[in-house]
Amino acid sequence: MKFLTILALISFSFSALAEKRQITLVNYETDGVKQWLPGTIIVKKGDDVEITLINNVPSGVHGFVIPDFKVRTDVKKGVKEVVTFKADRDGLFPMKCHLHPAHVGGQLLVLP
Ligand SMILES: [Cu+2]
Repeated sequence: MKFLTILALISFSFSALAEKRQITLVNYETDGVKQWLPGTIIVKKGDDVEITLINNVPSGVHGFVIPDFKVRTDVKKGVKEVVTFKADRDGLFPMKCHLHPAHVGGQLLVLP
């Protein structure tokens, strides 16, 4: 019985550590340079991450990928897109637009 109680407390502790992180990124363009902003986002390992992407730049469709978490979507001008993933490992991971190599990349920092 004592063992089960300890096990339940441990399970509760772990689930209490993971949080849902809701983040909004906006595609920004100046002098022909595009970038998703904020360019760096920070979450904790175990978090359920939801990113809303807003693209209002005149040049049309832009992509958003975080290859290490298999996140990939195209974002049309004026149409919000939402991606979700579990940050199941810590580290620094690139975020970029897969449609335009010149689109300035960002980074995802997952804290341990
Ligand atoms: Cu782009």
